[in-house]
Amino acid sequence: MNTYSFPPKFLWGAATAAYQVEGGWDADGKGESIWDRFSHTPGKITNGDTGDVACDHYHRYEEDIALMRQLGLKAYRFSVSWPRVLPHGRGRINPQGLDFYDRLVDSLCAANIEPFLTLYHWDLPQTFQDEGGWTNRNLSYAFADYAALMVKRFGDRVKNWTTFNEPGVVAFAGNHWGGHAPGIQNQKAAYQVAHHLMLAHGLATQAIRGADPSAKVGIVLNLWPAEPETHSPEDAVAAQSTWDQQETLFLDPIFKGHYPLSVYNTVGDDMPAIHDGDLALISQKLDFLGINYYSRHLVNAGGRVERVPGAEYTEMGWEVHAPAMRRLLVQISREYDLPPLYITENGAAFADEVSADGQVHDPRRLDYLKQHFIQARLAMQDGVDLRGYFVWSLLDNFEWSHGFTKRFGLIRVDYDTLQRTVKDSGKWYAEVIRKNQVEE
Ligand code: IFM
Repeated sequence: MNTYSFPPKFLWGAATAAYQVEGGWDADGKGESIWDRFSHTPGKITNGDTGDVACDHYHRYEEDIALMRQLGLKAYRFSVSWPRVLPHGRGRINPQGLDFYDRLVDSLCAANIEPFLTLYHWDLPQTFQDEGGWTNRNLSYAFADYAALMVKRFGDRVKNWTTFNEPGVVAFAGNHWGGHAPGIQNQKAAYQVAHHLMLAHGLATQAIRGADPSAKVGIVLNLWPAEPETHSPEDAVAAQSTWDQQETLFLDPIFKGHYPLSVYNTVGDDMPAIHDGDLALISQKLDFLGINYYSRHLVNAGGRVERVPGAEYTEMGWEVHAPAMRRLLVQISREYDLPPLYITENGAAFADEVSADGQVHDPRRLDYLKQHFIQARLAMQDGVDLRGYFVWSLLDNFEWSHGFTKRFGLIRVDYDTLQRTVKDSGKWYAEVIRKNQVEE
């Protein structure tokens, strides 16, 4: 048996996002978000599902924190719903919204679970969308004001702040392909959104530090390595170009202070408006980078390989390939001057069943996590400064346009009764945390 031990302070956690778990979509003065509007629009979400109730974490957070304790989590990554605390994004504050996050943070601290707070996990106040959404530069400034408000309220207890979760998904799934809220299909808008998200990240980084100089600030990027199918030069060029188009658009401005020419040389009239000084704001030093890793793209000169022969796939249609995570971590640590890293999301959707014994036996998820934990440890041995690992997700939840059809949780949620059941993978994860090691 091989044993992979982790450093004593390694931060094992799990992640969720407000719209995916909270429910209470119009409870206690919350404003409408673009995901409320989108999911209430017929035809947008599988089965017409919405996040109206989701896991009802808004009312059941205490039960969920008790489950986190049971798992032995050291950290919990969650997001704040902007329209819950500021129903129109700016101006009038909703005290009941702030109170909810106060209770959540207090309960986490009482349970000795470190809160990692994400300011934006996609649920923009609808009022802002009515003003052009992220294509409107003013929104970047409003985001910084919201960030400062949050730090003033929670900064005494929350020390780890993430500005954005997966800006690439916000820009392109929401504004180019249109499968996510707000459902816009316009490439020019998407590039402008991408830049305004980066600007908002820079402004918020300043605002957070202004409100609490001891705060640790980071951003979370979803990175999908693009790997060549063969050793041919053509496949190598194709893989490099896929990587450049999708990932350097965010890594380069943040960690190199400029946009990648390989991207903006190809966008022509869709080039976004960038003001003098924007890149300096965007490239401020960060305290951490969060990486969401799920899978890789295998690429050849003809494009992406849709199905890798012999490979395992999750319910999302994503190849299970843990070694690419190690290669990714090593590669970006060499290429960029990075702050400490966290895996802020990693996990898998599989079609779980409740067995006759009432339990959820999910060996494929357990094995997926085991493989990825081992590769993370190997990357650390290669010199990668990885400080912690958040499994996606604590709970089965609302998987955006797929509704409730994809289950990622360590804990099953019965969407009729809202009953929680810790899956085998969750019990196994508790043992990993307890021993601080993975056994193979
Ligand atoms: O559920 C999402 C999450 O909101 C962002 N990262 C990927 C997850 C799985 O698709």
